[in-house]
Amino acid sequence: MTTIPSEQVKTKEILDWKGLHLLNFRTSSCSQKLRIYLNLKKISWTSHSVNLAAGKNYTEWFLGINPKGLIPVLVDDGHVEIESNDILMYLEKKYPQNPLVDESEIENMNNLLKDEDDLHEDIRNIAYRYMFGGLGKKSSKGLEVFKNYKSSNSELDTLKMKEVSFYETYGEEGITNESVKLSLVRFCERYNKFEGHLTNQKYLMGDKLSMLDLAWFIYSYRLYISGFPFHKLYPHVLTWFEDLYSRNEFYKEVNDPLILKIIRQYAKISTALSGKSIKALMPKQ
Ligand SMILES: N[C@@H](CCC(=O)N[C@@H](CS)C(=O)NCC(=O)O)C(=O)O
Repeated sequence: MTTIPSEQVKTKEILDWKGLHLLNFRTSSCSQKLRIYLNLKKISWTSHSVNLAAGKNYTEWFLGINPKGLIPVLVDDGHVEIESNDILMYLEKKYPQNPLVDESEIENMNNLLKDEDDLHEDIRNIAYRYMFGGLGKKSSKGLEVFKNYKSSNSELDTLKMKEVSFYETYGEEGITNESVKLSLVRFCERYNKFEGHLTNQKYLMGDKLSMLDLAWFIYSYRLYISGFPFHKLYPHVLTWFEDLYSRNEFYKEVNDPLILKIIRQYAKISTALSGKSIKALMPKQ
């Protein structure tokens, strides 16, 4: 996990913001995870939209906050956090009422959330192919600005190269079948485990809702609308997912704008016709 000390933030004005602020975007999965958390905890906060589709995360203003060019970012009275799972843990400490992680489970939760974060590129592979239908490529000018930006933190400048490389490859080759297949293998490994847990408990960590449910709800939503065969392979996971999806705190954050729903229908039909649907690329069980 990476952090940025306030003195390295170049966009100084945000350090004067009062109260809790979240830089986020409607369709960003990590932003959705945090907004669900804030809904459940009934915490009031101020939203700042960073339009990823318009490349606003590559502006000097935003890179001066998070040189990795990623949202969400939390700003709390001058304290800045740039990783969604760190933000969850930070908020949980600050707002301990109705806990979503038990004291005794903090270390375990950190490890489980790290595992979830490690699959971020995998959920991106799924989303870019099946939800956005190959759209969302970065302009070469935007990528150049991002690549050449120098922050006050060389570790973050190095880490951002992973983002640059993902978007350069995506621009050249799109998402390949090989990448999708590998991502599906990783998801199946996790869901095989979850299916076992959910056979005799209501939530991923027992009978109480936890942060892990929020984190995996977001991934599961993306997989669900992309045609991942939960009903056939993971019926208990599907019941767990549908229960959360029916709750307004969850549903209202993932409900996509109409244009995305149309794009996804197009992606569904074209991938099915070309033998590239999720079902066609699933590992043999
Ligand atoms: N590990 C980071 C991942 C953040 C991330 O990848 N955010 C995506 C949105 S969900 C983003 O900002 N992407 C930039 C882009 O699409 O250009 C976290 O958990 O906060």
